[in-house]
Amino acid sequence: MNQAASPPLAATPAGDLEALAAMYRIRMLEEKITELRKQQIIQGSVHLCIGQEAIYTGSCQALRAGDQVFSTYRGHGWAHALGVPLAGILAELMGRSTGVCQGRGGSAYFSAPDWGFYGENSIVGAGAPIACGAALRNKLSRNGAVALTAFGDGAMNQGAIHEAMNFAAYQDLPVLFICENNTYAELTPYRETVRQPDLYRRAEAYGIPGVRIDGNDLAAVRDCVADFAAQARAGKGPALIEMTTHRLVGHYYGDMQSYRPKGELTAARAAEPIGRWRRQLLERGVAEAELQRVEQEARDAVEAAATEALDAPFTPVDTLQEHLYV
Ligand SMILES: Cc1ncc(C[n+]2csc(CCOP(=O)(O)OP(=O)(O)O)c2C)c(N)n1
Ligand SMILES: [Mg+2]
Repeated sequence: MNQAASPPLAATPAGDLEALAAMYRIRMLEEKITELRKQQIIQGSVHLCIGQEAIYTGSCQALRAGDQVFSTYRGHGWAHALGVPLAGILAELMGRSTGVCQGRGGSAYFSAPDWGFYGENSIVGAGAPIACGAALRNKLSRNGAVALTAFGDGAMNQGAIHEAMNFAAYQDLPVLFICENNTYAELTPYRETVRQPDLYRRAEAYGIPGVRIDGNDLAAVRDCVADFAAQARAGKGPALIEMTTHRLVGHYYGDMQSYRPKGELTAARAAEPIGRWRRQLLERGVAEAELQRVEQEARDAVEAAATEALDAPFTPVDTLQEHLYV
């Protein structure tokens, strides 16, 4: 691709506005999922990413078509930031035949490889070795693609993450390790489970770059992922990027959050990424009316997607055994 002749969308003013739109859509998608879960139209376990939207949007604006993303169970935001349609995600969570996996994956296990979304994974840390496999293929086939694997602060203490980082390091694999540090592993503050809380410094042990950035800062996320993705494409190997953020809701739907200290959520809400990016765009001269239009369009898109998903038929029970290895 000739980047000089055709700058990536992310680097244009239109890309900046689309970043706001995408973050709004992810936020409103999660709010819609909450509503549908409350009504039991969506059933089972649901993990929401409200408050962490800049990580997905900024990272995906820095990626290219052909790159691969591997997330955790908290993956709806990653999927939509890659372009997976809202209706396909909502239908998936409702068990409908128009879901991206015809409802077989549900909230925590769906994938959409046509958009580069190689899937959620509910085994903490398990996405990282799989991403290394994709990155090894990228390296051997010289396809120029980068694999990105996202996991939490808690996952940093899983053996699979360490094996993956070491393997990627000595093989110079084009893979980015993104630690979404939202300060909690389920109900436990991660700082209570480690002696050294600077998670990014673990990269040093593998001889790869490690940085910590503000994961609620859209531009910082986008620039950082773009830099390390370029290095990975150039054969310089992996990097660990610790992105600090807060989830503004429970670990899962129904989590009472009694473990949170008083005032924590108020402070976290003040630092949330959407209002922050909106204020930056306003300061840069984008009209308030334009920002309101973007917000309204996001709301309309989520409503239309929910209607479409609700109108779709359930996946027939007699197809349940399709796609199984026997
Ligand atoms: C191997 C494994 N151990 C334990 C669990 C149970 N579990 C589910 S989520 C979670 C916490 C993970 O926290 P973190 O990595 O910080 O991700 P976050 O949920 O904050 O995004 C745990 C321990 C699991 N799913 N897999
Ligand atoms: Mg966490």
